[in-house]
Amino acid sequence: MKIADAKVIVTCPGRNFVTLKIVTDEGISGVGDATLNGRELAVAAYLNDHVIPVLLGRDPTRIEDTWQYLYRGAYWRRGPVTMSAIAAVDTALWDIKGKLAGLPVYQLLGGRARDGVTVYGHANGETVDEAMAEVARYVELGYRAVRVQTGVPGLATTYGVTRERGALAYEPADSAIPSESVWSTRRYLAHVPTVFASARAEFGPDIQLLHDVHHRLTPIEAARLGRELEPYGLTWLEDPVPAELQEGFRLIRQHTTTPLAVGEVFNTIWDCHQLITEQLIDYIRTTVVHAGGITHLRRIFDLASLYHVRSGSHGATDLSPVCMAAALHVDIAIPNFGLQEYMRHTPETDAVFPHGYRFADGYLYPSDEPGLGVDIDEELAALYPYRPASLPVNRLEDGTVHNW
Ligand code: GCO
Ligand code: MG
Repeated sequence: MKIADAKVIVTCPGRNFVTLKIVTDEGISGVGDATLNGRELAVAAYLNDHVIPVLLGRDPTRIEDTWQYLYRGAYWRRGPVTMSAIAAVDTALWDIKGKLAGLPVYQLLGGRARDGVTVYGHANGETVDEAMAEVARYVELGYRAVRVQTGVPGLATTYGVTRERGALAYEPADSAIPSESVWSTRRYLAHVPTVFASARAEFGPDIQLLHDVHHRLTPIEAARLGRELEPYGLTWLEDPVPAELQEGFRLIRQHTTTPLAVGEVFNTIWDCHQLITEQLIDYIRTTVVHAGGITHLRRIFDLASLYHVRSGSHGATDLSPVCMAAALHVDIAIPNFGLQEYMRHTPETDAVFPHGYRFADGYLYPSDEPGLGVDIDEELAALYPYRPASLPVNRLEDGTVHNW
C-alpha cells in the first residue's frame, strides 16, 4: 500500500484551522490537525513544500519510520511549525491504521484504561459574581472540573475573559495585527485568591477548580500565589511562569503544594524532560497537534508515568476537532491520565469537522468507529476562507513588553 495523495485544507469557520488529509492508493483516507494559532500558513507551507513531496509513495502503515524520517530527516529539529506538521502526518497515519484494522485508535494503543475522559470547562467573568454564575452553568451541564478566570480590578482586559457572555467558546486571536493588553502582577496577585475563596464558599469541596496564569509570573511570585491558593485545593495552577527555564520550577516547588500544570506550548519531550524527571510539575499539558502527534505524545506521557506526572492535555478551541478526537483516544488508553481540557467549538466548526466523540456527565468518550472517528467536510470547509488573526501582545503598565 502507498500514500497516493496528501493535501492541506485551510478553513475559517469562526477561526482558522489547518488540516492534512492523506489518501492511500486503496482509497483509505486519514486526517490530522496542523493548526498553530496565529501561524497557520507557516505550517501549511511547511507541509506543502517539504513534507507532502516526500510522503507520496511511502507505506502509510510505517508510522514510526515516517515520524523518524520527518524529525531526523529535517536536520533542523523541533520547533512548533515543524512539530505541528509532523503531528498532522502522524495523526492521519494513525487514523488510516485504525481504518485498516477496523478498530478505533484507542484499541491500537492498548484499549480503554478507564470508562470516560474527565474534562474541564472554562468559566470566566469580568467580575467574581459573573464568573461564579458561569461556574454554576458548567456544574449544571454536568462538568466535574472548571477553570476559573476573572477580570482584575484596574486592568482593562485580562487573559481568559471573554466579552461574549454565555459563549462556551471564545478565541483570543482577535485581529490581524496583534492587539495589545496591559498587565500588572501586583493587581493580579492581590485579586486571584479572592476569586477562589468565593468559588469554594459557593460550590463546596467537591468540584475540581483550576486556574491558568498564562506564563505571567516569576518563580517567586508563582510560589506566593501557589501558597495563597492552598486553602482552596486547586486541581492545578497552570503555566505560572514561562517554562524555557525548566530549573526555575524548583523554586516554586520549594514553597507550595498547589499542583502545577505546564506544557501547552511545548513541542517535544526535550521541553519537559527536566520538569518531569525532577518531579517539578504534576500535570503535563502537551497535546497531539503541537507535540508531534500521537506517537510523540505517547512517548512524553510514558516518561511522565514513571515520575508521578499525569496528563492534562491542552484542548482550547484553536485545536481542531481532529486534534480533540485524537487526544481522546490517547487519554482513554494511557495509565497516567489526569484531566482533559474541553473548550467547545462553535456549531460552524463542528459542522466542518463531523465527529463521533460525545460529552455526558462531565466525561468525553472517544468514537468507536474505526480510526479516529472524525473527518473534514471539504465542500463546507471551502465556504470559509482563511482570515489572518494574531494572538495579543501584553505590556506592563510602564510599556515594557511582557508575556501574554
Ligand atoms: C488554555 C490556553 C489557551 C491559549 C491558546 C493560545 O489553557 O486553554 O492557555 O487559551 O491561550 O491556546 O492559542
Ligand atoms: Mg493555558
